[in-house]
Amino acid sequence: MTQTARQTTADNPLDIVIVGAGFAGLYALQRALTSGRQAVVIERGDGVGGTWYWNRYPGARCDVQSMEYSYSFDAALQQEWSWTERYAAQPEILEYANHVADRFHLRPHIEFKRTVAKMVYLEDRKVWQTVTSDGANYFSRFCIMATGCLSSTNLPEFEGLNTFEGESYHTGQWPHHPVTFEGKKVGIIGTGSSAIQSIPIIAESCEHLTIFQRTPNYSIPAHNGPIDPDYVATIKNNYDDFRAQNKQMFAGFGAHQTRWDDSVFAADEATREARFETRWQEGGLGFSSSFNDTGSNLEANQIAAEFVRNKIRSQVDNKETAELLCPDQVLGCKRVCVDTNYYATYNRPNVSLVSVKEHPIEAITPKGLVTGGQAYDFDMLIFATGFDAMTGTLSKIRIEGIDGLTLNEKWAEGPKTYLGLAVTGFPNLFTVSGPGSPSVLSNMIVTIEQHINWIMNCLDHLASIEAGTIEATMEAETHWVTLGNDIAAGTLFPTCNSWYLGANVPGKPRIFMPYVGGFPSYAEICDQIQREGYTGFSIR
Ligand code: FAD
Ligand code: N01
Repeated sequence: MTQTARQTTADNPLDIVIVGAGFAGLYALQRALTSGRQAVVIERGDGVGGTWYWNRYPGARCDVQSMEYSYSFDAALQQEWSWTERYAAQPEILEYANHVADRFHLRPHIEFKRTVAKMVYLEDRKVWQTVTSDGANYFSRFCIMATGCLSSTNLPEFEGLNTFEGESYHTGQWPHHPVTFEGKKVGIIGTGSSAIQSIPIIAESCEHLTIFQRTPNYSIPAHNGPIDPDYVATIKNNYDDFRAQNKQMFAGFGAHQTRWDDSVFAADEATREARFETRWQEGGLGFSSSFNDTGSNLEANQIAAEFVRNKIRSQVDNKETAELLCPDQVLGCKRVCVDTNYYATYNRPNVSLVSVKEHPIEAITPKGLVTGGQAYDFDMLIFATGFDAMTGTLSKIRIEGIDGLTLNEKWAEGPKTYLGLAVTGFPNLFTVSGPGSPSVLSNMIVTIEQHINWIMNCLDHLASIEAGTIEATMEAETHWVTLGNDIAAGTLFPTCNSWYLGANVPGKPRIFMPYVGGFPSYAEICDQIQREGYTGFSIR
């Protein structure tokens, strides 16, 4: 296949070039091959798994439960695979991705260690030319960008960044060799999900861990542990129903949990506390749906937020540290974290918290870093500073559409898509989990499958009517962007500096990027557009 891919020409193109071998790229390839299409995946890493290939930091695991954070497209696969924990850890999820690649014979169709640098739409041929940084060329009629929403790390441009003489790592590009913390003074910058997962584990073996926190986050306990075999059997006996129920959930998961649809204001204080406590004991992201208005009403939100703050105060012995750890932004406005022993870790004698809110990190030095005029020395610095989310990875590829317009030029003031799937001016190119789709606000495997199914149905339709190209109309794209912005403006999401808004990357346009109307309504809109003959698309 490698040979075939390299030998393609504009006159003899492949059907599809897929960029990325994470869960999206693997499923796109499986669907392409089973429908008899010629396809190749180009992946810059030397293995499959995407997120789970790159994020090997200690403690990395999913926060959507394992029985839900897995593919549903193959009944035998979902019966034969066994998860060991309620929330699977990174090595197990990576093993699963590798199992899928082998089980469906995908590996021969993946070109590893190749980075796509440029993609050009050859308008006269109706073909995309994909060029890698090592000079390989691929020609295809369609392109599927399975490049991931959280696949470009964000490393702030601290003064003196490269002068540090000790070990330094970014959580999102963790090395493949073992990293030991024994006897080391470790500094970690950031308190998002990656930091919150890794801090308790690093603290167990290092000499001292100093955490530099700019904004505290809300974190709910995972209550992780071995998966209950009875629960697994119940789900596996009825997996299709379980998947179908999850697709009716706002974020595409959580169907196993008790649901309530009442307002926090309808409950007296004792009822509220009992409800929040129930959710806290269940653990995980379901806490955010304790009542129906904590995501939309600021006062309701702050009642839930205060419950979490009180939990933090009850777990952290040092009162000053506890207050520093208490967030004051809207609960859920930055992604809520799910942890194991995070707050209790601050009771260890070898752990200290430094707030850099008032005094930003001034510089990285050969020995450590400086903040508030004080120098801190370390053997190891860990950057848990997140990602240039949703658009960052696409922006690193020069994608030239009709009339040579690049995607970066088109998105200079923020991403514009139709359904998060297609971009006007870029025919036959699809963005999986793109900005304008539920993507990062959902169980991403559910939304990845929905996108790939939609794209493959679309390709079947084009083939059936012998059409060559499909492109979103400007009118449909504009309408979709406006709709997305309007829905987001009616929520509490845009009220803080989150990566959902691009606020974590200096100079990035501030647009709420994911579609916040929920997975079920989004999927229904996509289905309807398909049923009605691709409304909002121009097919030629
Ligand atoms: P990715 O897994 O990011 O794969 C994209 C691939 O494209 C990568 O392998 C990358 O190397 C490759 N690529 C990118 N650019 C190029 C290029 N130019 N050339 C060649 N290759 C390229 N989501 C959930 O729903 N639940 C969770 O519990 C959850 N946990 C997460 C935990 C962590 C630590 C992180 C970082 C994210 C988590 N996510 C979670 C989100 C996660 O990203 C998705 O669930 C999912 O794995 C994304 O799959 P993907 O295939 O779309 O993208
Ligand atoms: O990144 P983040 P992440 N000086 O952006 C801080 C998924 N995920 O890798 O908030 C000082 O959340 C920054 O501070 P602030 C999940 O979707 C899931 O942790 O900008 N600090 C913040 O504290 C998640 O949301 C899991 O003020 C600086 C931190 O760095 C997404 O990936 C696990 C700074 C970055 O936090 C990203 O999570 C891991 C600076 N100059 C990831 N710049 C699960 O549990 C940044 N920070 C499933």
